Amino acid sequence: MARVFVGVAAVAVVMPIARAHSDHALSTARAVVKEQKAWGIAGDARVARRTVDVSMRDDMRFSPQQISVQRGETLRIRVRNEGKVMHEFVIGYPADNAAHAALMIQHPGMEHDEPYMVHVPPGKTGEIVWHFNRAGEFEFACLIAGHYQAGMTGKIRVTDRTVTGRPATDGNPK
Ligand SMILES: [Cu+2]
Repeated sequence: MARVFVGVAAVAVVMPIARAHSDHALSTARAVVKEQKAWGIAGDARVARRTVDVSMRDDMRFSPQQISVQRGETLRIRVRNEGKVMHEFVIGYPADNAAHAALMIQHPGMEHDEPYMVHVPPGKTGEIVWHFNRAGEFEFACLIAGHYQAGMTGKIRVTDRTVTGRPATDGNPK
């Protein structure tokens, strides 16, 4: 099952690039693209009804270490860096985060920026607005060189609404 999901994620990464190279001008390819990932899609802050506060510390721990979400929710995730070094909050599959973290060891200065990640300097607060429209078990992690390896990770569990009876609508333009 996990393998199937990883395959879908890989396709989602490749497709926008293929489009950009065919029928789109370079300028439009640079526009903000809400790209569907296996763990959701960039959210609209206006429809975020819940804010989750997460703190990051130099002991390489997040607090809380688990976030529970109902599929269809848009969360405002407010991430505060309580440490003295840079930290970041990146959502993904554990395998993707692990691969990315390994790359960060090789290239510590490597810049990366996606709507599902935020880099937060010491003492500052960053924010992600993310629409969780796929159920599953995901991970949030700090990919700064050495931090992931030191255990700076947490879990995001996205479940379908089965108790309330409200259907879990996707609510996203395709
Ligand atoms: Cu960190």
